[in-house]
Amino acid sequence: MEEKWITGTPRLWRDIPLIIPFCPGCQHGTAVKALCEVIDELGIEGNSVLVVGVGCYTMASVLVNVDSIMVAHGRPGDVASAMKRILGKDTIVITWQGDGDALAIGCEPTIHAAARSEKITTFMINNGNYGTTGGQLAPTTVMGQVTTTTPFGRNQDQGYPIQATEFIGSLKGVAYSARGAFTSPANYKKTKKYMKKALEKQIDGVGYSFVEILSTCPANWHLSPKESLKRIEEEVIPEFPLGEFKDVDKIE
Ligand SMILES: Cc1ncc(C[n+]2csc(CCOP(=O)(O)OP(=O)(O)O)c2C)c(N)n1
Ligand code: SF4
Ligand SMILES: [Mg+2]
Repeated sequence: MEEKWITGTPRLWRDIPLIIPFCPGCQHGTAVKALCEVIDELGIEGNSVLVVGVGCYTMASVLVNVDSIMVAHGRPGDVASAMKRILGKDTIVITWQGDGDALAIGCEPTIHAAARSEKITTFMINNGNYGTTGGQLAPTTVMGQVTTTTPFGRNQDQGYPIQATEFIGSLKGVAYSARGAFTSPANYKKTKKYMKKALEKQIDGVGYSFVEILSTCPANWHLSPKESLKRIEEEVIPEFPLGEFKDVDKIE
């Protein structure tokens, strides 16, 4: 029988020690792995630029072996828009952001890049809080969730979570929007498919594309890695359903 690798370190993963490593069970590393694989499978490593915001995921800027730039917290949408317009259609511009980065301080850059139909792709990691700064409420914190700024659980006084994928998908300038998770091998495969499709929309020059990825934060959720995956299935997915929300080949 022919032997085939089904897992392992992706070719584009730079094997270097991290200044700020991910906590055990954090899926930022899983997301980076998926990104490396998708860029590799599309053969776009030589003409891709990663525009990375500020958060625990910032380490993606050194881990993925493509050109990258780390920008001010919340500004990837603006910087990526400018880079795409300057570098032209053959450069694949990808933003790599957290839910705090893309939807709180960076809400305006994200939504307006989508509305302008910038030919860029945003991957947003939703872990339901500001992981880096100690687990404060984010625009994605679900109702009842305990964070350091909602010690009794999020209630109506703190408002409601933002379903970015559905909202962004409703904008005319958007070619593709989808939400995935890495709670099982099947979901990993599906999420990779979404990531690939989003990049293909950019390669084909259709319009803005957006993929939200549900991710664990065991450190701030005070759960084990296994419990964190269960929490995504039981508490996060009901609020943030998985799937494709927009997929068009032409914006008209
Ligand atoms: C302009 C600015 N404001 C605030 C901060 C502090 N800060 C650093 S990371 C962060 C939140 C990160 O949250 P998120 O984007 O969800 O990433 P995560 O760490 O959860 O992956 C904040 C508020 C900053 N670095 N710069
Ligand atoms: S604080 Fe949370 S998001 Fe940040 S590395 Fe640790 S588990 Fe991951
Ligand atoms: Mg976050």
